[in-house]
Amino acid sequence: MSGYEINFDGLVGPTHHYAGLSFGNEASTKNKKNSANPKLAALQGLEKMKTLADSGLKQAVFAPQERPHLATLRQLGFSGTDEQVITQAMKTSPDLLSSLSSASSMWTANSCTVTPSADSADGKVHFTPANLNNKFHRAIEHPTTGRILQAMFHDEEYFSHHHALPGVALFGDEGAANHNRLGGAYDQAGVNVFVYGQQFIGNHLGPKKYPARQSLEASQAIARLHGLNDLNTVFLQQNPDVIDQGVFHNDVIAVSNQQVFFCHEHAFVQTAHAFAEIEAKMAVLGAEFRPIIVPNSRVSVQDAVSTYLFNSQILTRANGKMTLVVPEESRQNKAVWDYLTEMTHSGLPIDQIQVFDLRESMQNGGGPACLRLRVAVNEDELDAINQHVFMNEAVYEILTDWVEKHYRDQLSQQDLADPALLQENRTALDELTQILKLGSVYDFQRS
Ligand code: SUG
Repeated sequence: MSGYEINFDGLVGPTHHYAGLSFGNEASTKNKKNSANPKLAALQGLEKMKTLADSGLKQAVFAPQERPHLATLRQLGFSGTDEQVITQAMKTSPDLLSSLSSASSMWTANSCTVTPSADSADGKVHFTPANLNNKFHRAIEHPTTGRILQAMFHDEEYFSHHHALPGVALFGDEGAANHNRLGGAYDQAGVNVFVYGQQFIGNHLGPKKYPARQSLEASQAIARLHGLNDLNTVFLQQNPDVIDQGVFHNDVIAVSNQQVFFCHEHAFVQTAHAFAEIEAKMAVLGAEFRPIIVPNSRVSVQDAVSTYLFNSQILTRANGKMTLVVPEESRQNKAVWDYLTEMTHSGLPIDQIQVFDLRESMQNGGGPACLRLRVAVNEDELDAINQHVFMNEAVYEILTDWVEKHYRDQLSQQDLADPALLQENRTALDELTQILKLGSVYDFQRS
């Protein structure tokens, strides 16, 4: 097999807390105002990165963002010293301060959409930061996300960076969480499957209770920007009924790797038709399509949402076989675990399950797949990436010490007003940019 898939995992930021900010994401709503442990959250994430790097996979670290975000608080009319801005914001609206303090950039599956050079007209890897327009606390991520992406993929010979799409519902974009790429080797041409929640022009079928966060119009714009074409794209609608049951991103109900598409029976609208299109387009590229569709009679949508079975990572091992990385919650559910155990003994490409405890992130609706951004590259592109972001034994030790030194082991909404927290975070992020050699990517470093 040629080419590589690199997983860029979001390092959980020091202000990780539970604020109930994401209507439609039931874990977020359920855990609102529970006390969080940012230190444990970051260590759980690092443990996953380290374990996967140790098993020979390419693993990298995606830096967190500066929170609370003083620039947005000032934009909203809070003024004075940084401390006064935070105190005023807390007095005016603790929920607003929570929004601007969320560590939500950890879920890097929503950071951007990335398509590999093998699929684009100009032969470059393309990145579009997601506007995350549906949620205020996430809509402020994309400018810094864009800068961090540029600091990691800086060589213009190989990498092309776009601006986020216009920040309105018509172009609501949630990034790679709604994009699956199917094919063979990672550096060979593949089929890009864009999954959308609703087509907004013409007011088409959509969910009734919860929002459709990804629009068809956004997915089409990204395909155009990235130089894809009709032969290597498929647009597939998410089933509105499952959005209303808490499937707020497609990666809560489907995941792909190479030729495998692992999904729930109720994930999509007109599945048979869309899968026939994927199969036909893959056949042109000489790749086989291997869907694994989990019947509702084995795993209900409710169980899929509560266990995050499909928010898993399918990783190809050196022998070509695949490992499914699931959260501990999947092991705790009998129906899900029975299904997985059976699947690994069925002669399918996935023959191994690996379980991680990611409870701190899970309680905000972020599982193993939410925490990572996949980037498929060839050998030259791999060499052109900022090498300091790759996970290895030494980087793991340094980042673990960094977390131990700077993170609190308890954080609730009330703690956000503590002016010391802002200083702690800035000191930590300053150090981190030096460890990962990112340059001045944060607003406080640039002002
Ligand atoms: O956007 N949760 C995130 C979870 C993102 C999961 N990502 C993927 N499925 N790829 C969201 O809903 C909750 C924050 C809070 O409530 O404190 C939050 O933003």
